[in-house]
Amino acid sequence: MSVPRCSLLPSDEGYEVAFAGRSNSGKSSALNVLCGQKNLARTSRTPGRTQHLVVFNLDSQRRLMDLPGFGYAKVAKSLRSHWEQELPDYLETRKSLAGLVMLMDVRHPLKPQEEVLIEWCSSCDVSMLILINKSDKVSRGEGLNVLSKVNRRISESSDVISAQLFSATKHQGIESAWCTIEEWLFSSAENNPS
Ligand SMILES: Nc1nc2c(ncn2[C@@H]2O[C@H](COP(=O)(O)OP(=O)(O)OP(=O)(O)O)[C@@H](O)[C@H]2O)c(=O)[nH]1
Ligand SMILES: [Mg+2]
Repeated sequence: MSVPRCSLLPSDEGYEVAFAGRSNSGKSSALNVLCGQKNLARTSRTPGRTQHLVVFNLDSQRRLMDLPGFGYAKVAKSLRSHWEQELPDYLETRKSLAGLVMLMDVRHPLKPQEEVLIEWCSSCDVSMLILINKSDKVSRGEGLNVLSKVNRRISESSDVISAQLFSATKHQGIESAWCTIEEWLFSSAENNPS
């Protein structure tokens, strides 16, 4: 299902994990590799490709969601401002949001909008997993440096945020990322039967 705004999402029940991040950070690619499918979510070299909220149902109670990217200047201003207004609302009000996966390009970590998202998640107490993506583009040492910088940053804010290196292209970090997502989708159900 693909919808242009939050009010058209499936009813706010069950458990949802959303993929957020700057345009071109690899949200759709990560969703595809995590689901073991090539073309589930549409990816593109052109930033700003995902303009709708795209919902993938795992079962009747659980879903993954590909959110529009933020921070890309060439996306029509009307669309940007619309989504940038809706995102905080979505984070604050969506009861079924079990966790947020934020994709971050290893070469451009902790940009202002990413800082804002970290702050939102910690203030709304929403669990967040930061996937430091495209780690195939840098050396292992550089990747680990970025990871420790991000870990230092998040340790100041929240204990519900964690980070790991990831590469959608080289299939790096998939198992541990999926472990976290699975825990959000399934153990929250055990702790909190609906
Ligand atoms: N080298 C490398 N390229 C990647 C990786 N992940 C994604 N890409 C590339 O980055 C580009 C953008 O990927 P998408 O998955 O479409 O990014 P997105 O965040 O969904 O982008 P929007 O929907 O426009 O916000 C594509 O050309 C991908 O092939 C990665 O781990 N390594
Ligand atoms: Mg996308």
